[in-house]
Amino acid sequence: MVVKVYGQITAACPQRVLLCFLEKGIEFEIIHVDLDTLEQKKPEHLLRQPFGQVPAIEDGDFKLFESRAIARYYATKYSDQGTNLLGKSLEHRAIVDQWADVEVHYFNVLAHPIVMNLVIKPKLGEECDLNLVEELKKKLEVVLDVYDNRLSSNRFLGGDEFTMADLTHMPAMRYLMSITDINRIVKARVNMNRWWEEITARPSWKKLMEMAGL
Ligand SMILES: N[C@@H](CCC(=O)N[C@@H](CS)C(=O)NCC(=O)O)C(=O)O
Repeated sequence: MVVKVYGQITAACPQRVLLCFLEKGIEFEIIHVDLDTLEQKKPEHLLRQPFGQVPAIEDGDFKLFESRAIARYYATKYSDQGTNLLGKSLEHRAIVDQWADVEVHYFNVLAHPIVMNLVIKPKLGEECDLNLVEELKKKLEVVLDVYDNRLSSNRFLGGDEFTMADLTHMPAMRYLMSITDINRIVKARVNMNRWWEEITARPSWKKLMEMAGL
């Protein structure tokens, strides 16, 4: 069954789901929800995603929202198909989960407001809080030091193989890398830079970027 993904392909959270589908070889159809015209706030979309955001999926009668929950569900459902994103033993899986949780609780809490203030708000003509951004950037540097250290002895965040721990960072990392200062901060960290170059060379990422016209 082809999975319907409601979202906008240029937005980070739908990209998390699509990247998972591309790694797993899962067929999908994108149903465009236009963020510029606030289609995500319309009653028909609120039935799919009650917080008025994207993505949401429909797979036959099965419906789900929250990009990380969707990606985890399909990585589990199709664990033997395509890239194993979950980890191969209980312990490996716990380490993958650990770094995937780090993305939510340490990385995204900084990356999201930085991207909102430096990329999204300027596009919408809204005012940005540059003092806040400076504070967030300092905190981000500390987090990236932890990543750089982890990646000094591990090829990927979850260990020797590319997993959900890496995948889940990629959409917001792309936005961060488009910000000159942050690009410099990442490039100054040799191991993080090596990791970013490697994961963005994956066919799934290249395909996603091509589909999104990015
Ligand atoms: N935790 C949610 C966050 C969803 C989210 O922030 N989606 C953004 C696009 S990346 C969105 O819909 N933005 C438009 C809005 O908030 O109105 C998820 O991971 O699915």
